[in-house]
Amino acid sequence: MSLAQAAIVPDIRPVEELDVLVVGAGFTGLYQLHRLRELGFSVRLFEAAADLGGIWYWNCYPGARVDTHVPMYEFSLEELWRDWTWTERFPAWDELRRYFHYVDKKLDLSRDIRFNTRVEGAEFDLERNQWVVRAQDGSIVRARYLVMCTGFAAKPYTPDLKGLSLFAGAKHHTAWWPQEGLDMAGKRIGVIGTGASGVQVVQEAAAVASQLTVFQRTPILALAMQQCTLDEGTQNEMKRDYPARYVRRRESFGGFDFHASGKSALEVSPEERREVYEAAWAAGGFSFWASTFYDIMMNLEANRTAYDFWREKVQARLDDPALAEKLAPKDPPHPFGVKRPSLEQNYYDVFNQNNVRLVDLKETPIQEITPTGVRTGEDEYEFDILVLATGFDAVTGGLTQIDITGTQGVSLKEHWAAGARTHLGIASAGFPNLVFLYGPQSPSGFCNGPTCAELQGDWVVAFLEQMRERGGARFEATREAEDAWRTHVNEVGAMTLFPLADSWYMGANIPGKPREFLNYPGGVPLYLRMCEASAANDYEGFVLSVPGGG
Ligand code: NA7
Repeated sequence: MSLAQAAIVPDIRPVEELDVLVVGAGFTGLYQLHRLRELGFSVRLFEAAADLGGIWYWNCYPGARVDTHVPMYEFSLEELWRDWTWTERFPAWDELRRYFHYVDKKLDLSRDIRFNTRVEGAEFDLERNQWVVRAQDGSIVRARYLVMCTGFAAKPYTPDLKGLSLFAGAKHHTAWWPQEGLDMAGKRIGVIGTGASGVQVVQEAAAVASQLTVFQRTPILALAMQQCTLDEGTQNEMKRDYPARYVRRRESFGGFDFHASGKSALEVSPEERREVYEAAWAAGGFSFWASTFYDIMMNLEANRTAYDFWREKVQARLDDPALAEKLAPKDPPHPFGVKRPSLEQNYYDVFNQNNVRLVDLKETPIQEITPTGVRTGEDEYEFDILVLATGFDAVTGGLTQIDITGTQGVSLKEHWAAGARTHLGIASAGFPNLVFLYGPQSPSGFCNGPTCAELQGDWVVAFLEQMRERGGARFEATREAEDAWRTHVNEVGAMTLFPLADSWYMGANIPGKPREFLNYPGGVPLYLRMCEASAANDYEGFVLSVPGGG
């Protein structure tokens, strides 16, 4: 019996019927719940975790913090920012959780959220034009529209390392960190992975561990965060500009309040170039990545100027030249910025400490995990705690791990087996009345959570409102629209340097995953224009039909 049939057969439990089921209580899902509920839709939100926060619920390892600055990393609704004060420019996970609770209280969201409710499967009921959604606890709901807001990092990735299950000490992926915390003081700690999560956990562990060993496969090109504390007075001053800064997100490639100049890095004098780089470095955060010259991400020669500047900054902080060469090599491991750079505060400095060592996995790969530690080709290392900072099956993984079956009996996982297929990065053919936000072929990982939640989210809300006005219409992306969007994504992407790195942006961090642009590479402004053009053309790329009306 199919899931849809099972739900039709009289059950002991009444099946709740909704206009919209939202999945995921991070920025994106909460925004959908708030806006749709305001518009009078009957909405519920299902969340696998025990609390709000999405990524900030799961990523509670020491040092976990956001790499987008305040006030870009919060909702732009004045009723929310007016009374909220951050303590840091780049807030940590626990402050972000407090923010989510504040938002919850202000908008009264939790009354429509079911926590500890992991969605396991969904099947489209063609007769009633509804999604029949099954949660892990066996409960079933029916919803006219299914809005997936599972984020870009809902499926952690653990490499298949020989012997991993045998390790007898504490072993944690950064995204499955114990909610009650873990005392690292005086412990021998091994960290595998040097992406954003690895950098953050290394900074904290180095301060307290008796011995910290960092296993690096590819050096991260980390940028100066330039963290600072914020007080209420400063922030009240800053708030005068908030409305204007939020408007600027629409004109910024990454949805920030800044963007690159129209100049090439190669057309200016070395002195001017250096001035621009120094200013961006001092500004901190992603400024050095996204606010210098327009061709950094498109031209190798221009890119190299940014890499060389970055290397000089990093090398100056390291005492040991051999170590400096491993962390910031003369020849770039890949062009600058085509892997997510990550922000650091004292990442490079900790390698000058006696209790911190680096193992270069390119020279000595891991052979196996033993009950007591890690064995490489050359050495054996013993640990009390092993941290797997090994990333995520990003962007698509969170969606394809749910058994979503469309009208042709094909799952979303099967539909995307050879690569993501979407229209506008929002919907797929064969999956009517289903939208996903912050998902594949949308700005997603090239943007930031709150910005996308609102800018893409507003489009989706308007779309669903339209469908309701048309009598609860059914919508479905066409295959032609999927083909066209994929072609567009690839054409724009081919103009960039992103394909030159094995990054999660390209799906290349997961063995066997198709190598492709998982994020929309044309930037937020162009993306919004494409979405608006579809809407203006009666939602071009979608087939709309009214139940009973054909
Ligand atoms: P990332 O950025 O995907 O980093 C994962 C790290 O783990 C990276 O350094 C990988 O090396 C390393 N890795 C993965 N598999 C292995 C194996 N088998 N052996 C050794 N090292 C391995 O994940 P994060 O959680 O740090 O960050 C994800 C995003 O979250 C980040 O970009 C921000 O947007 C926030 P590699 O580079 O592949 O050689």
